[in-house]
Amino acid sequence: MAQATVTSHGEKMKTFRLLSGRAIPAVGIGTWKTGSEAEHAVYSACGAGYRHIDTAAQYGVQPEVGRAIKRAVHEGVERDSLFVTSKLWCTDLSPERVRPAFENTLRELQLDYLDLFLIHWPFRLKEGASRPPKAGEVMEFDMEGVWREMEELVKEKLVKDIGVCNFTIKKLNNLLGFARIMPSVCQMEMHPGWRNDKMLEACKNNRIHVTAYSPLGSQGHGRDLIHDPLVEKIAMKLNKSPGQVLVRWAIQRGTSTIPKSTHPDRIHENLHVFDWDIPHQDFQALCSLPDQKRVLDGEELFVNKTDGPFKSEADLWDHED
Ligand code: NDP
Ligand code: 1BO
Repeated sequence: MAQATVTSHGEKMKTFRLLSGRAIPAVGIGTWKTGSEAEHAVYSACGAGYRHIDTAAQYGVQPEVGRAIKRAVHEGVERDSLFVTSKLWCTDLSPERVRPAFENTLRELQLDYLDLFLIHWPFRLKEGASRPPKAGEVMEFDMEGVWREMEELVKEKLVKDIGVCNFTIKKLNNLLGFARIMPSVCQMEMHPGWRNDKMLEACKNNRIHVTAYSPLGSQGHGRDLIHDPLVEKIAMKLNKSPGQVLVRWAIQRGTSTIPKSTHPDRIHENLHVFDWDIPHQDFQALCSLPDQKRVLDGEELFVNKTDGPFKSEADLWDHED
């Protein structure tokens, strides 16, 4: 369900309602690979009107993100108006490591609560695991035990909502079988080059909100959707940029999305997607892009072709693609 709110800049910012009743702003700033520019990017984003920030312990930029938030709050942005997400990394995917990892995230971000805490990937890695992992470096994952600890954080009001990333329908059903607090959000790769329709449908059926990551195709190492002829053609027709068309496409599918940029002009551009829409026919054309393929298949991180436990990309995704 969507609703409209107004940011401090008078710009209309759509939000989506979570199962918990809280609102998640439709567009957030991504922080993966922002490196030394993270503080500037997040601070610029807050200035541009963003109120949703996506980060993770694994990105190594939480101290910079925390400083940016602190500066923005100091200059008048209310903490309560911000939606801050972080994620539990794979080496912390055991019940006894959830709380210390979470506390470290709060410390790095200089916050006293998080809005959303997600399981980053549903695979437990040994500390210092190689890429690709050696035998024994992908360990058994006690999903129920980890989720119970995350539920405790909600009960103690240290985090408002909890959720998952990079799940399959099989893993989601497993989680739903024992969850006492439902996952509010499932974050996954989604863009016209990887629609991930089946997971979107599964989440909708369970009223779990979806956040689309890598909405621009994760430029650089990913799929160059910014220069895709269809995206360019629609952008030209609508007098928008290709980036805006891709962000708008995600929102029109009912997902929030978290484009990453460290450039103030693009940060600004990616947020200006609320007072126009992609006409039905063009939207459908974007929903029909051929060569559907993930950019982030997880293979380098989690597949060991000889020793397993995951011997192929298909194993990671439970053979659902
Ligand atoms: P995106 O799809 O957001 O693409 C980012 C790239 O696009 C950067 O190279 C950026 O360059 C460029 N870019 C940004 N805006 C524009 C624009 N308007 N026009 C042209 N180019 C543009 O990729 P990400 O993979 O970073 O995904 C976004 C976020 O999603 C991540 O930062 C992270 O927060 C989250 N994520 C979560 C994952 C998970 O496992 N849960 C996995 C992957 C991502 P520049 O900075 O130079 O502008
Ligand atoms: C390996 C981390 C992917 C970005 O969330």
